[in-house]
Amino acid sequence: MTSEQAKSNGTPGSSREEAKASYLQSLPSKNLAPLWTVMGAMVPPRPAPKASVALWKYEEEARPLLLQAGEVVDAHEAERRVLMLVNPSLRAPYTTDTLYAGLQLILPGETAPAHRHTAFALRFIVEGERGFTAVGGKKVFMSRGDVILTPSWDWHDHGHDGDGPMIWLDGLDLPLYQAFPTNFAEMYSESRYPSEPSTDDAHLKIPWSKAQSHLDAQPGPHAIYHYTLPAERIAAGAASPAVRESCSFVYHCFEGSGRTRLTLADGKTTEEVVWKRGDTFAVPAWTERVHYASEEGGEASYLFAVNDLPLLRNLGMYKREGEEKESR
Ligand code: 1HN
Repeated sequence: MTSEQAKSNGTPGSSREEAKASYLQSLPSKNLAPLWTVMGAMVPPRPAPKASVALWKYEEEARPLLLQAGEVVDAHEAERRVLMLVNPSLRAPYTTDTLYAGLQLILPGETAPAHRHTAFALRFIVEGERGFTAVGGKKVFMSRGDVILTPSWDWHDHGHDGDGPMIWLDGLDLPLYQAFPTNFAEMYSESRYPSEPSTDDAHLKIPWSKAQSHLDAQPGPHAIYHYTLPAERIAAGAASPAVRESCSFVYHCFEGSGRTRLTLADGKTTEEVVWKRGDTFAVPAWTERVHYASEEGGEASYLFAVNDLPLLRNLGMYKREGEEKESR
C-alpha cells in the first residue's frame, strides 16, 4: 500500500484521520452532529425495544404490598393509590417502551378525587365488587373482569360502596403521551364530580361476560377477542400460534394458569414467564410469544391484554413479522 492509499483509506495517524477528528470536534459547539456515525443505531435493522420481559406475581408480591399501601396512605391523600409496574430495564412510567400499567387499590368508603387529563386510561378489574368510577357524570360500577374506559379529558373519580379491597390494573399510553407537550391534568374543585348511576354505560364498560362469550363462541383451542383491546382464550393443554409484531403488550391472567415462551427481538434469546390468576407480565415489541395453557383442572385460561396496536395502526406504524405491508 502506498502512503497515498493509506491516507485515503483512513489508516490511524494519517492526515485524513486527523482532519476527520478535528472536523468532528468542531461540530458540537455549533449544535451539529454527524448522522453517519450513529445511523445504524437510530434506524436499527429490526425493531429494538429497550424494555425487558418482566413478571409481577399477584398473590405472592403485588397484592400484599398494595394492601400495605392501604395502611400507610389513604386514597384521597395519594390522589391515586397505585403501585406502578416498572420495567426493570427502564424507569417509571415505562412498563413497556410505549405502555404504562399499575395496580390501584381503593378501600370501602374511600374517594380517589376527581381529576381529568389528556391521556386516555383503561382499567381491568382484578378483585372486588361495588367499587365505582364516575366518568363524566356517570357512575359506573365495576366487578372482577370488567374493562372500564376513561376517555381523554373526562372528569373521573373512584369510590367504593362495597366490602373488602377493590383492586384493578390501570393501562395508559403514558410513555407516548409524555413525548407530546399536550400531556397534562387538572384537579376538580371538589372531591367528587357530580354523578348519577349510569343506565347506559356500554361506551364506558365492557363486562367480562361479553368478552368471555365472544371467546367461547369461537371454535378451536385458541381465540382472541378484540374489544379494540384483546382478550385471549387458550384451551387447557393447548398453545397459541407464534406471533411477533411491533406493538408491545401488558398481559394479565384473569383465569387459569400457564406459561408464555418469549423469543426476544434479537431472534435468539428465549425467556419463559410462568403465570397464574392475577399475575401481570410485560412483552416488549417484536418479541415472539406463544402462550401455553396448563392442563391442570382441564379448564381454559383467559388472558387480558393492553397493547398499543390501535395507536400504531392509526399512525400507520404497525408491522407483523412476515407481512410485507401493514395488515388492516
Ligand atoms: C390516573 O388518572 C389514574 O384516574 C390511574 O385512576 C393511574 C397514572 C398516570 C396518570 C394518571 C386514575 C394514572 C393516572
